[in-house]
Amino acid sequence: MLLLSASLPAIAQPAPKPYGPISSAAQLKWQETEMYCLIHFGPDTYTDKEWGYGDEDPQIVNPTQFNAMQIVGAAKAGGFKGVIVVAKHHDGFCLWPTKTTEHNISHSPYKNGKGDLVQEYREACDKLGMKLGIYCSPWDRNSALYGKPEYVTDVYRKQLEELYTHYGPIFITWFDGANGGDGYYGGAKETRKIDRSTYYGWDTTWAIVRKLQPGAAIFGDVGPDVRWVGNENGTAGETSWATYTPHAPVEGKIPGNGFVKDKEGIEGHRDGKYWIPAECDVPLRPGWFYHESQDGKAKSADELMQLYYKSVGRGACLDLGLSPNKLGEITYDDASQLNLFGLRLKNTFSNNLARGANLKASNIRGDNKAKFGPGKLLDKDRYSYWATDDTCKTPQLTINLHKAKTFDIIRLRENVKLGQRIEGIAIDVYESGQWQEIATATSIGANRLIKLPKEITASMVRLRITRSPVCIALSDFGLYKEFELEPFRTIPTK
Ligand code: FUL
Repeated sequence: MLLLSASLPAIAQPAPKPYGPISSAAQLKWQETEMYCLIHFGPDTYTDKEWGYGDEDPQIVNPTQFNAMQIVGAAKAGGFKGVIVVAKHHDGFCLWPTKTTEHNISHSPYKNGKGDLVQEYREACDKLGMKLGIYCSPWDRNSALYGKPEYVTDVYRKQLEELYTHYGPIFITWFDGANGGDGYYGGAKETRKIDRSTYYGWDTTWAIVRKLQPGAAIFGDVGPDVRWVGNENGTAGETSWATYTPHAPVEGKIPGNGFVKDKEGIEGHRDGKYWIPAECDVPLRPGWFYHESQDGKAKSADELMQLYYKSVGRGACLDLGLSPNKLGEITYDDASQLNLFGLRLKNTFSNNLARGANLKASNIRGDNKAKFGPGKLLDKDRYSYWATDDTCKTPQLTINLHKAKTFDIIRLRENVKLGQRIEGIAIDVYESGQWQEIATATSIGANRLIKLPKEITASMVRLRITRSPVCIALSDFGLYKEFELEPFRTIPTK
């Protein structure tokens, strides 16, 4: 017996205890999605506005070539794994035949009033293996009831119930805090102010999601599952914690969407009470809705790549706005940029140059190489991990690539099932007989990409964990070379 236990000390070593708040199953699924698109289409597409007043005639909405397969397909070609449909924007026009208001697609000429755009997106997502999310604007500039409690109980929450009942499964429900005050409001044409802290009764509203779509993550300025990053540039902070405590701008009040110290969303809080990682939203074109004057102004594949490093590469998800035009399609130029971006991303990350390397860790938890060894860094499992003993918080790892390799991207991931642990790392390469530091980073979390200012060629690389309050649980180490498109592969813009 003694002999047996002496030869198997490692088996007894339990996994590290989680550190701080941890994610729910819905949050993990959301995190793995990494990139999705937010599709704005409605009366604004025809009026050249970003925020419709609410008095738009449903007759103007007539996307004669509407093609959900083309729209969702363009997102898919860009490497995105889902789409969030703006089922209702601030103008109150519903893209599905709702029972809650007359202001909906059934009063448009589209398919002679028999159309249902949300359903068409649902079907396209199913055919293309893409996830579907829903944004139904809380602010409604068409509803006569807006501002009264009945709007929330009899209109808004009923709309959410319809959407979650008929178009699931939904991977994310999106709530924003925009409210400009003035609107049509059933003809009253006035300014209506609501108490952003209490009006929507967020706890009760979120409970509808939990009941009808338990697998969905809830996005909002205050989470509760995914937080707004506090800007619409598509970038998270260089340091970005998945943990966060929303604070109201007014001391003593309950924070709500549109009523939060939103700049705190950029970095989150190291000592945050909740696990609420960030989503970075940004439109592909200058505006969220289609405007002819913005044709040809889509972000280039190169710009999208930079956004990817600063969002997904900082542990957030990227939510890119797409704007179908009046015909109901993504323009050729927009689709081309998405396509090029998708190609670039796929080719960049398909080849981890560290694969096959010899990994030497300064410490392995309980000496149990099979369970906690650094080999786990090179499998494709985000949740298998290299762990150290509880007492070892700043281990090192030497990566022998066997021969010189050229890279300009370093990828690190923690097993976030055990919380966000690491606070600082450094990377060195062995050059001219000594180790030279080439990069440092702070937060790691679900994903950290370090884009080096120039290519590095080396055969020996070293990772140093420089700061961590507890032992580490690192799941991934990758070295990549950004893929550059050959000029002949570039699709000409129109
Ligand atoms: C904001 C809205 O006010 C914008 O119009 C857009 O929909 C953006 C994605 O969210 O809150």
